Amino acid sequence: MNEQSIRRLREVVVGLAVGALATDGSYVVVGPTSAFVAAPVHHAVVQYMPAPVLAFSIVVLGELGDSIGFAIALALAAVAFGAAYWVAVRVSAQSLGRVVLSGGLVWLGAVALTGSPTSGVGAALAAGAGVAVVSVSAPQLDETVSPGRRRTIALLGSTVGFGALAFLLGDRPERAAPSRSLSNVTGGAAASNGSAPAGAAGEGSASNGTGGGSASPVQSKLQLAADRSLDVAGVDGLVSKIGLFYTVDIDTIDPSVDPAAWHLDVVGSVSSPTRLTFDDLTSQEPIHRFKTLRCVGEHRKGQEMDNALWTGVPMSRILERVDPTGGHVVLHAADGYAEEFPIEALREGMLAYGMNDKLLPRQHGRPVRALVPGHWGEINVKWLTKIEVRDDAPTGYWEKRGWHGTGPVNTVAKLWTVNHLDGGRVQVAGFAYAGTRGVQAVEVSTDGGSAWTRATLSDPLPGDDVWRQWEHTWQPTGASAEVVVRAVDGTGARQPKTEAGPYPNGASGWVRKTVRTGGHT
Ligand SMILES: Nc1nc2c(c(=O)[nH]1)N[C@H]1C(S)=C(S)[C@@H](COP(=O)(O)O)O[C@H]1N2
Ligand SMILES: [Mo]
Repeated sequence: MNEQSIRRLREVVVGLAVGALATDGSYVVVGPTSAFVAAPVHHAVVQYMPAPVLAFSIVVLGELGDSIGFAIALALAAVAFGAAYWVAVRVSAQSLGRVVLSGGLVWLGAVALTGSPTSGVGAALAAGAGVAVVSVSAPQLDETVSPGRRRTIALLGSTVGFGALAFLLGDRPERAAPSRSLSNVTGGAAASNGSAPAGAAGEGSASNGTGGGSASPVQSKLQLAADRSLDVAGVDGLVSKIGLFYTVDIDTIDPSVDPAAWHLDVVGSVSSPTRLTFDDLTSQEPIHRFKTLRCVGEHRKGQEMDNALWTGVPMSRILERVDPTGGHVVLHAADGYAEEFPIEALREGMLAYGMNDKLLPRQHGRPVRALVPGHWGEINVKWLTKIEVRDDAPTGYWEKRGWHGTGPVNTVAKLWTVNHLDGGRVQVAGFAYAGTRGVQAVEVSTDGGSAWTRATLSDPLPGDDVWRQWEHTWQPTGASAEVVVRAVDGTGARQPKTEAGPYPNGASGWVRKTVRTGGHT
């Protein structure tokens, strides 16, 4: 390589390092929020990804696909901010000029991307510092080869180091918005007993730790779920813990919406449009419902299916108030997500601001999400901002990308647990879900599907869209067993055997697993 191309190459490398520093700097200041410069870039990457590529990423790559998408966004951000350096070295021969110009351009770019001047300051300071490292001691990068190379290496080293530091600094615990008890936030209304006036009760609620008095309705329902859970080692039970409950999002970085600033517009083809605040919802008489969610993109053997106790307000109350005239709804969210479905489905739904006796956590849609019985997870829109009633049926976010997630869920029995018990007995267990049809039975075969027996089922929880737990224990004879499970829904229909991948209608077929049964004591 001649000197010219070495200089070019170094310029590219330095620019990318400066771009990476800018990205890290933004993260240090704003953390994993939508003000982080990579967040809108990632959003755009997913937005413009061709539907087949996106489907491949979800179905085949799964979480890895998510990570690759985010890595692409980080790389694009580094290139975009690196361009600030490339411009600066062409415009100014002075080190100070380069520092100021790169910093200024980075600031503008970051503010344009995120709308956050703070994020811009973090990005600009980090980028400016990086440019200073390479140019302050010697204004001419190409002055001699070796000092330039040393400075480049120093910059690359600092970039990697700062990247690691930024990761730690940006992800500060207070940003995670820890789960808060419902009763603390809503002044007791949400967790209180139904007969007490809103706002005045809650002192006796077990959920705010004062003890005494009878348990809150939330607590007693959670207790019921604990009582009805089968005794299976290593399983969460009928209510999935927050933190273990799956999440699926179009963006890697979730919106952080301030409940105090939040409002919900209910508009469109309605007689009287309305706007609701968080207070409007939490001061109403709450309802507490069990509801299971399952993602349409989930594999037959996947784990994107969970159940929680949700607290909120029935959707029918809201709809009565606005008096809809259209037959469809579009639910809009703070992350730009929107899903359309028939308004009939929404009538049975609820607006949820609580989950398992906690304020709805950020990853599940804080402050308010929609829950709609029987349909796939995707129409349970999180970070809800607007309910738009329509006469026509526009295409939703996932439907534009080829999925059919607004229909009723498929029936499924999951095999998630294998336990080796005393005396060589083997226990298999899992959950079965069939939306609003309910689960009538789960059938298990331990010989690959010739002979079938009925599994033990957990007593149903109250609610019309809730999974059931199943368990089967047997004394095996061979060294391994081919276990197959299938569910029968509340209408008597058996889960179909024909296997299909998740795209586009949701996975189907029976779950099979070869279980090692010999050699255990
Ligand atoms: N605003 C918004 N709502 C959303 C999504 C999203 O990306 N953005 N993902 C949907 C999908 S695909 C599923 S399966 C469920 C998952 O809900 P959870 O993350 O609380 O489990 O949320 C749905 N609601
Ligand atoms: Mo989903």
